[in-house]
Amino acid sequence: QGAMRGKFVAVLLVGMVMSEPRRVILRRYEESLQISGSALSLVGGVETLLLDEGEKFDVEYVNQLHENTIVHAHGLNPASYKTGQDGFPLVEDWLIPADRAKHVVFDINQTGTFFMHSHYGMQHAKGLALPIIIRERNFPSSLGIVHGHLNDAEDFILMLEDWCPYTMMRTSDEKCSLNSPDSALAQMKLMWTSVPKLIQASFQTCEAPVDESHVKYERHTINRKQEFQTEMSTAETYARLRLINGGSMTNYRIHCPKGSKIVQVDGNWVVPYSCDKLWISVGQRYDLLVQKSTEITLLAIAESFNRVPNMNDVAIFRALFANSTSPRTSLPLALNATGRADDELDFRLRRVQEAPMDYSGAENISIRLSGKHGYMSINGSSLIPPGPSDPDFTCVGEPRIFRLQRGKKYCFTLVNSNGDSHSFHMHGHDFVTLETSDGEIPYMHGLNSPVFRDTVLVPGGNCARRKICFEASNPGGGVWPFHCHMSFHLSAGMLLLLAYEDSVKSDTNLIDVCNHKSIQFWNKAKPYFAGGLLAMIFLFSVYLAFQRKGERETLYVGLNEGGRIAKGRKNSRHRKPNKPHEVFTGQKSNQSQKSREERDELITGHLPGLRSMV
Ligand SMILES: [Cu+2]
Repeated sequence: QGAMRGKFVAVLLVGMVMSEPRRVILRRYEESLQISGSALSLVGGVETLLLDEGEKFDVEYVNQLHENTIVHAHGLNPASYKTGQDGFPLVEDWLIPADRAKHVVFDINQTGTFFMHSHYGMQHAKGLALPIIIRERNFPSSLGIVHGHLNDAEDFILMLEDWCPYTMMRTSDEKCSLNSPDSALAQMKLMWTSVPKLIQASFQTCEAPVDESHVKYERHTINRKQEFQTEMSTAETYARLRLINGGSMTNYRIHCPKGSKIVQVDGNWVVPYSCDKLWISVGQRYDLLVQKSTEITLLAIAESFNRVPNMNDVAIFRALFANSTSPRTSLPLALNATGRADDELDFRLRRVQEAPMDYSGAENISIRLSGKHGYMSINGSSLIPPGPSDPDFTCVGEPRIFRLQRGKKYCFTLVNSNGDSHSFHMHGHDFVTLETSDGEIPYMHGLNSPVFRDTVLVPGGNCARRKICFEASNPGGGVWPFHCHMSFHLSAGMLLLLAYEDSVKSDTNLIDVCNHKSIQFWNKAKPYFAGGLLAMIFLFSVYLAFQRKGERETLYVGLNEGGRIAKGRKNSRHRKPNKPHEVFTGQKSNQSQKSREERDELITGHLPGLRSMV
């Protein structure tokens, strides 16, 4: 009986140890921000949050950044969001406060390659990112011969990043225009004084394509090194290379190892497809499978459109056997321009799992992407998420919130007026691309279905068009961001919130982002109502006095609902509090039946604040 009890205690202890959250430390390290901790695993020599299929996401974030933060698990679709599982700063209480810890738990029913990164201000651009791997227990049998190869494969991680030594002190230089992302963002916001003109100028144009080479990085890295070298074991015959574009602004041209096959994109199985070269845009992932040889080499070159890339634009990955004595592949001496990033490969890849796919009854929505001089918008309006320097949302124009009905299908036609390419990421959902500027993509059904992704490249220039479709099928409902994943474009307002109708009905605060400040203030003032009221009257009279003096403290110039210019720190003063946003609901369009001109009409029709101006 004693032995039995001993066994029971042992099982209980193991159970307690097993159920402990993985503790990760968010900290400043040398010239960057980092995620580290003993709960992490080394995969191919790279620190990773390694989970097994069916395991919960159960992480305790310890914030040693000395400022607030929040961490998003990119590509994971939690079925609950109510206490901030998605890691997006919609509600102030969801933040991980400075010098405190926060426990985040949710179920995962996905496998593959993901990463976590800060979703607060420019922290991701300073390096706050870490790979996540969810290992399969079984592989789909429909993968054919590759099924066996995956069982006999060693894992490697290749996280691509664009890197500047971040310090508060440095100013921008030729080599590295972004080594102080905060001041770069502040500079950008100063240009916002002419936003209304820019909306008019950029909203209905079709700019020529440009790349992001005006954003200069000191170097581009794989696993934080320009030349990353790791050891292969002789135990497995194959290598599974897990590519993550964890950079903040750069799309990469990948030169795949000889004989490699793409097996997953964004955590979704694809019919194995031979890879010679591929584009990976910001936030995307690709898993490649390749038979081990003396050396596995992969090159990544930063997108270079109008220029010849130099040695700082290239990063190399090498995997070698421990006793290898053969000469190693070195960085190439000369590089050709990569040309523009494109998404052609997406349309050749096919999903493995057979699932019915019919979006013929979907609601079609036009989404125009535009922007200039550091101002970025969706349908002419901007929503800037909070960060350490400004804990509130900043709103310019309307609309920014799109309401979803549970179980309904939606198709967003993204039209890029902008010369920049954008890498659009949807939280909480995966989607398919069904149409490009050239029309419908001739996918076949069944096994030849288009692949699901969570991040898609929208090429820059010439009003490139992509129609993406998804089902509002997140079992937890909720509010999910849809945004450009390029750090500066997001911070310049290229963000839309997708809100399930039934979730926001029960909690309107969730989407009242533009009145966030007043709600917070009211909640805090409630117990001291009388005092609070007096303070407000006092503040208002001070405000009036300042107004009379003609002093301005203008962060941006926005538009109010009448289309007139509204100046101020926030446009919440121009709106009634707690008024739910009614957005897009009155207008529907059917892309296949309407001409481009008609579509443009519909787009402007969505914008009550703009109609009188354009
Ligand atoms: Cu963008």
